[in-house]
Amino acid sequence: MVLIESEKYIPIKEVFRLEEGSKASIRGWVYRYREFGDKAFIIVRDSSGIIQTVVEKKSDIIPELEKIGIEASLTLSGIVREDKRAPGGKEIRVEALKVVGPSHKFPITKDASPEFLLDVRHLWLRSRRMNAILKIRDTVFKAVHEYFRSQGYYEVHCPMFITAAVEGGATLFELDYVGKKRKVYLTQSSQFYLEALIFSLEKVYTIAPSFRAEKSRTRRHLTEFWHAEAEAAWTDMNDIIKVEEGLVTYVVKKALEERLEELEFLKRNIEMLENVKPPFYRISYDEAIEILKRKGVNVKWGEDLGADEERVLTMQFDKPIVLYGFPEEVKAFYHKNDPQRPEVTLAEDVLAPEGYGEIIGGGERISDEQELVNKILRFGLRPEDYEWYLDLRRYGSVPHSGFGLGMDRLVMWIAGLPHIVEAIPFPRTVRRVYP
Ligand code: NSS
Repeated sequence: MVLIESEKYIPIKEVFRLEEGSKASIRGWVYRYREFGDKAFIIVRDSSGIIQTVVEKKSDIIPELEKIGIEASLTLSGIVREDKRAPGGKEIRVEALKVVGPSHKFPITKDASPEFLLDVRHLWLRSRRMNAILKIRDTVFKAVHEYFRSQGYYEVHCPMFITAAVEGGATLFELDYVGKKRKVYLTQSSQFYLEALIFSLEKVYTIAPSFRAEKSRTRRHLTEFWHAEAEAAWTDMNDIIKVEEGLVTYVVKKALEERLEELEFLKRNIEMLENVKPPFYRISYDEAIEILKRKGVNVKWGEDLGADEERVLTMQFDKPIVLYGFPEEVKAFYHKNDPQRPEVTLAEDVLAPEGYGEIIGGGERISDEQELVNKILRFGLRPEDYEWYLDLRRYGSVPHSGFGLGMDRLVMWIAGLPHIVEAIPFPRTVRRVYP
């Protein structure tokens, strides 16, 4: 093995700041390789970027070149030269080169199908496309933490093993839990635990995986997704909508500030992101049904809106929409019904524009014990399964609201990706748990 003399090597991105004639040492992986006459052109990549390097095929370097294939790892040093034909306008004329890990017949070629790229996702993560997406994802996660903390929310952590459904039984993963004494499931949402925590901390948030046995194969469903959830005491639906707008706006602003290069590399329409400023459009469910009917969509009041309806709706607007006032039947049992109009709930979704659709689901919760018991029964559920949750209404209940934001959907929309599987390094879907 070569010595890992970290102080000697600089990130590739920094080479472009050096002057003509400077000496530079880099380390990375072979992105492209081609021989031309007595020269070899190696495009090298590292986490920061790519650069062209030129090697004279002299006798001492030839044995090293023989170990090189796409994705071989290497270290090299040489002189920086300006060259208009090289990507980024600079290249390195190599003086010394050492292959660290040889690579031959890298399985990913130009004509690889999307399905194959998922089979070799462990290798495809090295692509410039995934590198750009992962950097955007990093910024998105960081920004969500920053926003909540700036607003006085405490970060908390909730269990993944749970005993009662939050979002309905159809998408529960049941587990073979130790001893099998009782039914145990993977969590669909941390919401109920966050509701318990507000009685201590008032404003809480978490970013954690949620699991849903989604049978439908769509562009926006994973079976394991990252969920940013918040809950706040003493708030109603309108208060929590403001938090959602503030959060989405802040994250988009950060992505534009820190990741413009990556967004441009992905050919994202930047203007659409620059539009994201509060207030978002507020559209009632009733209005949405009218808009959809006018657009020729066959929907009736009382039906849930799926991806297709959301696509039609969000194509009409140039920034996110807050859709509120859903009929009782289409939203989970914990949502408070509107006292002025009991057939609808104080539930709301935030829909991303450009056809992306729902990224947030939230609203005001039922804070009265009897009202909650009645609704559990109306939904055909068993109050005894929600004992501890009902306790929260027995000891100093307060009005409160909260929401859940699908982080992978947020990344998908901000990066402008056609499918959610591109937004997460190792996607889990109904059909895929490998690699
Ligand atoms: O089902 S949600 O609409 N709402 C909840 O789970 C609430 N209990 C959250 C809360 O109030 N604390 O899901 C919230 C968001 C939804 O808007 C999507 O963006 C995302 O979670 N979500 C998903 N993303 C990817 N894949 C799947 N299957 C998925 N399901 C929901």
